Amino acid sequence: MDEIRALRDDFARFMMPYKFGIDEINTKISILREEFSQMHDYNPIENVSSRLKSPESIVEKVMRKNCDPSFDAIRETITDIAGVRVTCSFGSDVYRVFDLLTGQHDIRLITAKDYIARPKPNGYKSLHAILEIPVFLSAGPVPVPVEVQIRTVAMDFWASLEHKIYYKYDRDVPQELLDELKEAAETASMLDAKMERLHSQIRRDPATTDPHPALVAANDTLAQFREARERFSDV
Ligand code: 0O2
Repeated sequence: MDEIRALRDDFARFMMPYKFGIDEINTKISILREEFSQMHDYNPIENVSSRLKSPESIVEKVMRKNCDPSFDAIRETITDIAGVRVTCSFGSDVYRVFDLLTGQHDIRLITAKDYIARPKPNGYKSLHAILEIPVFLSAGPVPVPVEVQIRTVAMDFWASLEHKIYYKYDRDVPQELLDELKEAAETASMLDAKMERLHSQIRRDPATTDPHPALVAANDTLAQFREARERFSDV
């Protein structure tokens, strides 16, 4: 019993810096978000969520990666224990948020994977970065890796639906559904491209006082998209 309690305490101690790493990144993102809203009257960030990897998911990854089951080896190998997901309205904002975060001097970019420039074969799109951030504990600073996933609302909508379908079918998704998902990913990409075009058109024409027709069209498209997202929310 004492051994189990000791193991539980060791695990809680192991996880603690990751939680603080998430807190640090979340603070940076809310500062950017607030500053943008105040100074530029525009907010590139739609939503931010974060999670600590579950013990089951850590164990699954340790086995899949053939990693030694020691805390030191896990710390070295599994870099997505702390995860933050940022959704942006527009594709250009994804890269802007990435640049603003990685440009901060206390953040070290460990790796970046651009699944927007090179989507996964199933259609998955997102920009992933492992960022290392120092967390100041009583014993001194500890560098903590945090996986930050940045994507548009449309990419995020697609990814969460795909994730649900994947688990609903226990990873054995019928080909027909996979084809439909691929098609939906292409539709989402087209929507992103259209929204981006409308967005830059509006920004090139800031003198209008009436709502610009492009803005009205963009808002309608966004409203339809949000409605579709609501409809799929219980799938
Ligand atoms: P969770 O619950 O989000 O933690 P890995 O596949 O993890 O061995 P790597 O290099 O760590 O390899 O992963 P990568 O490619 O950077 O992506 C890992 C995370 O991205 C996943 O985390 C998902 O959150 C997301 N992701 C990657 N590919 C897909 C995809 O095809 N569909 C969806 N919906 N999400 C994807 P986890 O650990 O799987 O899960």
